[in-house]
Amino acid sequence: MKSKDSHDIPPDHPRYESLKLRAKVVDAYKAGILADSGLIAHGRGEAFDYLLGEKTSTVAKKAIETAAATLLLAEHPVISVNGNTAALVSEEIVDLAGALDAKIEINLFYRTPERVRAVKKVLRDAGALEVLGSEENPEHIKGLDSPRSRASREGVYKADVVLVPLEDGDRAEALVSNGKKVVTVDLNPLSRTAKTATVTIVDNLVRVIPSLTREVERLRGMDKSALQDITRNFDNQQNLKDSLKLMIGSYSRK
Ligand code: PTJ
Repeated sequence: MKSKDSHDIPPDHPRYESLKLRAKVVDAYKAGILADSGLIAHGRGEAFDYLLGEKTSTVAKKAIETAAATLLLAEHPVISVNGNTAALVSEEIVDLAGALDAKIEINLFYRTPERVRAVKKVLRDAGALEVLGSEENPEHIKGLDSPRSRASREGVYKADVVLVPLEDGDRAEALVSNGKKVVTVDLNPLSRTAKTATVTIVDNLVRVIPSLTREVERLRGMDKSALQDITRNFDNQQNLKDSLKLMIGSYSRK
């Protein structure tokens, strides 16, 4: 049975947008794209998003600007895609990769050949011409157990900046200790990933990826030193504290 989708959730339902996303992840789980734990991760994200008022804060906007500058300064930017990302924003990821001339690479925490195939198909159907991450003999990122350590030679292995939405803390940590800059999107400002990444955007992936593409387009004409100024003036730990403050203050906000 197909779960409720945008056709049978009444558009005037107060939780319409949220229910539409739920239907999307449930369908993606049934199609073998999303891991069962991906549903739990989504639910956790929903709770944090509720505290943010389900909108992009000015604090997150600052992180998005910095993420765009960091990705524009990269020589080999790579976007790492897991099940939740493929389920929610595959077309938007393809647009962002196009704007940055970045590679797209699949990396799954709960990796099976079937899920890799399913995620690859979603990305191909969304317009990706090249999808890395299913090579027979990949390189490996030091400090991680297989299969999360997998890194495509032309992708994450070579990358200087990796966008890793909804990542597990271990991998973000290993990528950073292998000398890479990590940009992440995580609604939980207290997660290990959030604390470890170079730039953490505390906001919902579905709002972030289109905004990030727009920001990349806006900053594209800037010279290198102006982009470097943006990254230098950003303090990730402070940005996380500010996001947490917003969440804690949510009860007294209108
Ligand atoms: O597809 P796989 O096999 O790679 O598995 C992916 C999951 C997400 C299951 C795996 O990486 C995992 O277990 O992640 P965690 O440790 O549960 O972390 C997920 C984080 O993403 C949590 O901190 C959530 O709050 C956050 N999150 C969930 N949905 C969103 C989100 N952040 C931004 N946007 C969302 N839509």
